[in-house]
Amino acid sequence: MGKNLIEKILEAHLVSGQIRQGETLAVSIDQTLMHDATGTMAALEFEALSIPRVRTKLSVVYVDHNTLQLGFENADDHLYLQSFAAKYGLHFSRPGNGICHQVHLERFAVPGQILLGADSHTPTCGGMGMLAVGVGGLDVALAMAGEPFYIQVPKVVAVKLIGQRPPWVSAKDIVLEMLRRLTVKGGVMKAFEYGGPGVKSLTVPERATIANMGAELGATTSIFPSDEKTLAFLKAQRREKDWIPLSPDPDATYDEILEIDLARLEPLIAQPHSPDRVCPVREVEGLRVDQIAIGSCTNSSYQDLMTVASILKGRTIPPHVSLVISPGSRQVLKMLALKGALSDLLESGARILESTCGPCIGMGQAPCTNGVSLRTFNRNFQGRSGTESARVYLVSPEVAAASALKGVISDPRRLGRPPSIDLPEVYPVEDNMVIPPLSPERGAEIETVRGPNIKPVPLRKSLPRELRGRILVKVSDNVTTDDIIPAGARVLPLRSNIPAISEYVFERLDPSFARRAKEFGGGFIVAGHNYGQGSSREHAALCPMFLGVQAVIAKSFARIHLANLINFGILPLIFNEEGDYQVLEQGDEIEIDVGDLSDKVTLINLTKDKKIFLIPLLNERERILVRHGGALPFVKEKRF
Ligand code: MIC
Ligand code: SF4
Repeated sequence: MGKNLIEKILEAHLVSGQIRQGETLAVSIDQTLMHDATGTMAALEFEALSIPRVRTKLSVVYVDHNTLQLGFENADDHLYLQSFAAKYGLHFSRPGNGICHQVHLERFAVPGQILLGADSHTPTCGGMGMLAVGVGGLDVALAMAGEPFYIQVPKVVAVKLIGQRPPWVSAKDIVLEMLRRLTVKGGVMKAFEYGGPGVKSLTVPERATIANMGAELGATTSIFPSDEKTLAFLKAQRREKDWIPLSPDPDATYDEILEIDLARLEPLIAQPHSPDRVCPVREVEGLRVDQIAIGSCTNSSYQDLMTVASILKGRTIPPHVSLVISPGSRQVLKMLALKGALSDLLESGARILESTCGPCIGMGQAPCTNGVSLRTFNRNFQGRSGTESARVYLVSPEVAAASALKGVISDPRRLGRPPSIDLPEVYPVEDNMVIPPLSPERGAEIETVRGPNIKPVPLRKSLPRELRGRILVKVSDNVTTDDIIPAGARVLPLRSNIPAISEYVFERLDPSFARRAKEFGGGFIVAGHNYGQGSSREHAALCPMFLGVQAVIAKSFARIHLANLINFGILPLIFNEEGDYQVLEQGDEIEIDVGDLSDKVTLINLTKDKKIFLIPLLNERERILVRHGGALPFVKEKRF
């Protein structure tokens, strides 16, 4: 029987298990990436394994998130990561070199390989035909240690792109259409494999935009074939030797098929405060905007920013608009400069930021009170911008540029003919801001440098048979990891210090959570559907674990967060009967007999004198992990 792309790559990396939907496989990992927001924990976890050097083909650590450096903490983290990379054999992408996913696509992604990244947007490299999966830091640490990665085989959905894209419809609109149709939970435990004649019309950076925002659908990954467009991109990056052709077999089968007629698309926009609140731009046209932010790992390629520059050329943005642009990489920025497009942007009034995540993660550029901010980014969760009252909309670079000119949300189709951007035959390749690994001998002599804010990873003790305590909080559907542990300029510098950052757990939804958790000596979290959607930050599990959370009882979980809970020894439980969500209230005293975790467990609500059943979301291996307090203590002792 013919194989699809996902099956082909999984098969080539299979360590154990059977490639059948829903089964858990062990696969070998070729490459890993992490960054300064997830990387310090991943690095500390790797160090705890006492392994002299990474065992992957390639591992990279990027400094791209925490670059504001309001105090010593971020700079200390950068130094630690640089010394870590030198000691253990990783590439180190220096601050300012670019956003991890953009740089990885340009310089390291290889079709047919598997990339594991400590960031939810790792699937960006699926635009290059790579099987790229976002995970928590500990999974990356384990992969760097040479452990296989355990992946639940997702449902593979063929997304057939047909028809011709009309002018002004961009790759972003294709993925916004996916979100409009499927919502933020529509991709959970699924992988999207793009195909059909429409694929040929998409460049690698455009494919990367689509693969990138598969994360917002909750998908395990998104992938494109590797074809002549992939070869052209790799050639232009002087990496043609990394190219292999890769496509599904003609008789490949899929679990689902979805078709998007590109000819029927129009410019789209995601409204506050969720990436799936999508409607046509024309429906919200005319709304006055205060800020336009262009950049992020979704839309900061040379092609994106040249498009913006061409639209803005020779015009000035209105006085009430703040336009900020963060190029995805130094390579992109340099090309804009060489082409004269940087001056077009500057002359239009744009403020040029570093090649980092910046405003996307609330690292500066928080909008004004009640501000309307139009962003080419991927997430518009409430408060993520740094301003609770701001209304953030997600759009394509074309819509952003058209709206920047008018000062109101604008459909770019009013601008007449769209600019036509030629991609360069050769990019100005220069890797002098990526420090390559040292030899093992020289690496062994290096000492890692830990500043005073870098604290050891806390560990959990083994799981008792009976859990008892209070429900510390009850939350509804689609709670994000940003809700569980916020990012932003204030909190991100504490990522290396779990005791300090734990004070911020649920800060937005329930500011007294941390205090109560400490007062009651831990307890439980009750949640609705898709709990923990969004970012991969393992702090959303690690910090509740530090505060004594023993189990999370939810209607359903997002994939990465579920894995993170298990990795840190927090028991993930779902309701046997969804309606039982009503039986549990914040403050209730409950008791759970977890038994051997292989079957339903009983919860007794002591406050209400009610009994319900819950299902542990664990396979056999995960049961062992949770019982031992998580993956780190377990793998350290090499028990399996
Ligand atoms: C994000 O976009 O939320 C982040 C910051 O890149 C995260 C990683 C993190 O929180 O450290 C992600 O997407 O995984
Ligand atoms: Fe950075 Fe934003 Fe991309 Fe996360 S989503 S990696 S914060 S640019």
